[in-house]
Amino acid sequence: MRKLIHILALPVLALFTHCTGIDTPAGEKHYAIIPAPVSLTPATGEFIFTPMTKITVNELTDETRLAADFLAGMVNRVSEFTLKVSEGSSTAGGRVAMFIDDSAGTGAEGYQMSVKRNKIIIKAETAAGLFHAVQTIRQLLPHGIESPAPVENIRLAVPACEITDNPRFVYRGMHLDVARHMFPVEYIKRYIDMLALHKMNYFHWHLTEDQGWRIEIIKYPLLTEVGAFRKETLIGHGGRPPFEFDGKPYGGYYTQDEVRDIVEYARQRFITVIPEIEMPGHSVAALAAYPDLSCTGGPFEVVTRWGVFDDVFCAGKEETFRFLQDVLDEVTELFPSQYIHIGGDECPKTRWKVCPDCQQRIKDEGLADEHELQSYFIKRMENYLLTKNRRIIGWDEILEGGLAPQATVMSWRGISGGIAAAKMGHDVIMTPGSHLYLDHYQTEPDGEPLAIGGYSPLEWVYSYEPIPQELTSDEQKYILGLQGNLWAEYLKTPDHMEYMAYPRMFAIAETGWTPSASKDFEGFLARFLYQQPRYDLSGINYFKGDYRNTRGRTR
Ligand code: TNX
Repeated sequence: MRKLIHILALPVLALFTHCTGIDTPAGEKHYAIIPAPVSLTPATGEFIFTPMTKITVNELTDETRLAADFLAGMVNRVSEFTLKVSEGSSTAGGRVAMFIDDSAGTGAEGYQMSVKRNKIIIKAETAAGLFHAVQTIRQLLPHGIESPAPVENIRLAVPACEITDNPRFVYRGMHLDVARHMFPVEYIKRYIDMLALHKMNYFHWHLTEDQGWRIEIIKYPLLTEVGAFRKETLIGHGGRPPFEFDGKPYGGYYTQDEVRDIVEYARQRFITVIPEIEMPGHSVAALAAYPDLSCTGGPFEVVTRWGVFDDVFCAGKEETFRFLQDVLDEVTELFPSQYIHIGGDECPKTRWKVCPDCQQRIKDEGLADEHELQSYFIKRMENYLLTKNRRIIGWDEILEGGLAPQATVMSWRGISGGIAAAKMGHDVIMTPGSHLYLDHYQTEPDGEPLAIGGYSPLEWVYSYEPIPQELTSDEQKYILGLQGNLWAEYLKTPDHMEYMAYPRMFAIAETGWTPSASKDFEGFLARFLYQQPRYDLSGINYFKGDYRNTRGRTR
């Protein structure tokens, strides 16, 4: 027996949003869509799903079916209807009619939607566009649509309107570090579902670190047997000694079956999962398993505190490259993503400076110094991945010593790396620590669980503008978009991870999608507050405090 959940009538909310229309008293219309659509014109009446509603697509393919099935699935789940998807081009009443239309003018991910009393018509050039339209319908339906089980007497009404919508940026991403602390598959899927609900399209999965290697690699079993476990973890903030540890072993990893499951879950939501395998730095967990890949030969232990560590992959030994290529062979089998992230950040040159193999390599390759050696390392890995038709992303340190020819740069140490890369004609994803690091506090620290530091309230995150003024209009086109990063040194539980992620993730989603001229924090906040019962029903934990920049942060 499936359990019936009763949703209490919501208190009347009379909020007025600035950019997407209006929230009038409950029971009437609301258009609290995040991210705000490019254009929305309210109309009178509403479309109501019934057991007779048809859901059709003019071209039913594996991809368009994903969009249509998502709609049928969520309606059926809460209503106990049994709506089915079929192929068809009729625009008669009583249906949600979806059309793939090459001339819709909606772009690669946009859609047009007309909601009338008797039908909903959606047009898009791609299945992704149809899927985004379905997410809009989801947000226009009552909050109860998020319920995991049938809701008694749910009235599945969509307020009438005309929408034209498409994203500002092609890259709208969120990162998650599962290496410092890891989170169960169920939570990763919920994270992906929150990305989908807010029309984001990339999930950057940070899988390897000094403190843990979290992805099963069949050829090198010690990576997970040894590298996935540390003997204990630092207590408190890891600024400087003396360090105190909890004495409790910690670890785990995602099996290749779990990875495939997550990649498929994301694919069904039009989200690409980009794996990150860190090199040459942040690699002590791998070196603990295979110490021969280091400069000194070890031995090493998986690291138990936070920071940047001197032991890194040896850039002199051929063995290192063979190993990393083998790892990437398995990684590229698991992840169809065009982009593979190979890290490249925070790699101290201490060991390389005194390592005979590294010094020999510098001589043989005619390199000027250890920075050029790092560049050699990254370029060599780029070349390998290019033979597999994949492209690399690296953190902005990959600019040092010469940028790999086709690399995309993630600008995290502010925006200067992004500016430099764009000026060199390289694609850039903006992820500046100043605004988009969600491991920072979101209100006054005394009221919050321990975090790394900083102060990035929702209003501040929302205020971020990804296009630097320093770029000419030609150079601006290299800014592919933006990404929020969620580092997990201090995120010991899934609950805390979600508390840091939401609702700041939603602000980043809006910056990535909505035209900057339509952005407005008060409107966004009103829409978020209206939608809170939806988030409550979806089961996520999220920050519920002061969302404003009360400290008046300006830079
Ligand atoms: C810097 S951002 C790092 C991470 C840390 C993070 C903490 C980047 C490329 N490296 O290793 O977790 O700061 O905010």
